[in-house]
Amino acid sequence: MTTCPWDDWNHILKIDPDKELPEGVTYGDLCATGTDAIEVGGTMGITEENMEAVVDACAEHDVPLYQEPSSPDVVIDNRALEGYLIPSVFNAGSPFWITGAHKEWVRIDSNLDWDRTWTEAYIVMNPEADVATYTEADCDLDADDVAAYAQIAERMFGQEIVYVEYSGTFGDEEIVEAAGEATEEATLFYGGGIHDYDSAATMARHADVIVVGDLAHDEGVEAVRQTVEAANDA
Ligand code: 1GP
Repeated sequence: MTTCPWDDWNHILKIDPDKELPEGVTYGDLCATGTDAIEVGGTMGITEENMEAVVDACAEHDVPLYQEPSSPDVVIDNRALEGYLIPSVFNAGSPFWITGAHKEWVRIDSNLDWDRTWTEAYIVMNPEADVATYTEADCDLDADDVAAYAQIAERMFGQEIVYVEYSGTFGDEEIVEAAGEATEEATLFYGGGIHDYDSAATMARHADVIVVGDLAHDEGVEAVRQTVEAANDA
């Protein structure tokens, strides 16, 4: 496999353009937390306008910026972006979220910038999360199932990123550990419910990169900074 930017990452901050920041917190403050990259994305209420607003606000700060679009119609063309991380939900109930939306995007966008486009092989694990209902994901998976999904993502489908996604809730450590053991070359992302140093440290033991989302919107800068510290200590 080729060298990828995320080979050296420990921490990603995911900013949801549909959610507010806490009082007094700016996007610049979040960019300065020491996170390795910012992903701009969310599941509900995403528009080109709110995407552009967040990307523009982060653009002047020195942290790599990626868009994670939830559907083809919110992909923005902004040179401040290093690129696009495109989810494919391996345990989706509908093929639309595995390859269908992707096919539509490629069909309607004749100028797709392949050099800046990568995929993330998602395994969605929290049935309560919007992403799970939206994609009709089968979240009734045990550690062996998740390990097998991680393995097929890497070995059969050549995915460079496997993403165990517990969005909104803290995941099962054994399951993340199993995904970590199942992947060799792929980079394992973990996201969901990381809220302090200890929760970040727990998942950073098994995942290559931890993704922190809601904390930025709910708590702000100092809490995010602690998760960065844990990710770098692991
Ligand atoms: C969401 O994995 C990320 O896509 C992070 O999850 O918002 O629960 O931190 P949280």
